[in-house]
Amino acid sequence: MRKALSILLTAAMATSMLAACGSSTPTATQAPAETKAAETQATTAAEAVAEVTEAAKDAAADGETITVGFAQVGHESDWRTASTNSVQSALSKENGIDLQFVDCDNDSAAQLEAVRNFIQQGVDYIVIDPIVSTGWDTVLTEADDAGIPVIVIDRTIDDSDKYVSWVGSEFTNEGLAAGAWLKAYVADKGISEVNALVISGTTGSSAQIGRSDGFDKYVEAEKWNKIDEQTGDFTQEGGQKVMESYLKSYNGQFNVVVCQNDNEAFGAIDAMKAAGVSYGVDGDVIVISFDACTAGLQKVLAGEINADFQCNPLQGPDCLNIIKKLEAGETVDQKTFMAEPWYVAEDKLTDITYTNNSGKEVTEPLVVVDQAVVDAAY
Ligand code: GYE
Repeated sequence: MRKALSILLTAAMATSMLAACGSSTPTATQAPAETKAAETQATTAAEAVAEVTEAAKDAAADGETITVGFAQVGHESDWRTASTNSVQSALSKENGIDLQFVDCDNDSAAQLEAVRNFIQQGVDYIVIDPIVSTGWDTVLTEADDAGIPVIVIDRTIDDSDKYVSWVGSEFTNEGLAAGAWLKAYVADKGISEVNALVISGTTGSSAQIGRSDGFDKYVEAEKWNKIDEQTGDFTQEGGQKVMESYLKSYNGQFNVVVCQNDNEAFGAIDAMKAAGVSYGVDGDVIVISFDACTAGLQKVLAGEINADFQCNPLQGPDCLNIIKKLEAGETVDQKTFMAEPWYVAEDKLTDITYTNNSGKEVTEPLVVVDQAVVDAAY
């Protein structure tokens, strides 16, 4: 839909979606073309109308703007902030895109509603980062019936194939790599017993499912003791709360904590610090994390996180590329995997070998974090 009227409609509906998603920052419609992502906030009705009028003028002037609705998971982590920034800067006005951004605040029902609103608006494309991996078939059928191509980024949709392309990470490999690294690390250190606590991500998200499945393969094969696994919902607060409760139940009984993202690790570390539990390269508890955002890698450099398995959130350019190809009538790859290194604090092991999720034996390097690595991170 590339007409001024559609922009008017779009902005009005996006404004109503703000309430639907109950979101705070950085929730907004991107319909007004000049509006910068980080600055957009819910506005008064009068402001919204003024912005919409401007947007309509812009759209009418160029006539060729592609409208894209993006239903983002939320704003729960550093990873998510980087993902939002990446998509917003790639799907920009300069690149011919009018992006409708909805922050769904980790609420699956709100996310379905956001997608339905995009369908009603008649956007040209819908981008979804699915909070959970199931429950999608009906709404994707509706998008399909309306002739709107859906692009999925980051997490996967596992109960529908009605989308044109997916770009993201192989989460099971991340979990397998964490297991392979821990196996090699404890062998090197002469640690004979693994008593692990897991702080998992949002239950039912493909990131949680894959990381748990991959690591559990090693728990089983190595006969490690996985004492408990509770969700911290990918947030720092969640990680801290779960660790505080673990410390009440299992203090002195564990020597490994697996946090399924960096923000959970920050919370878990704060809780261990407060309880006087030593952790990291010089401590009693080995800390494993995922994401490898800047703040996470700083903690690896400081020796507070032993190993951090990168998940790359910079999917905006791939997403733009997919849209451009579709616009040109070209075929697109069904799946695009992000390249992701594994980071460690100590200069001891150089690589890990494991059988990946495609059944292939791979040997992958372990990158020792230094300041240059931190400076280059997202
Ligand atoms: O690991 C976490 C975020 O879906 C891969 O979601 C993403 C995960 C990421 O909240 O930090």
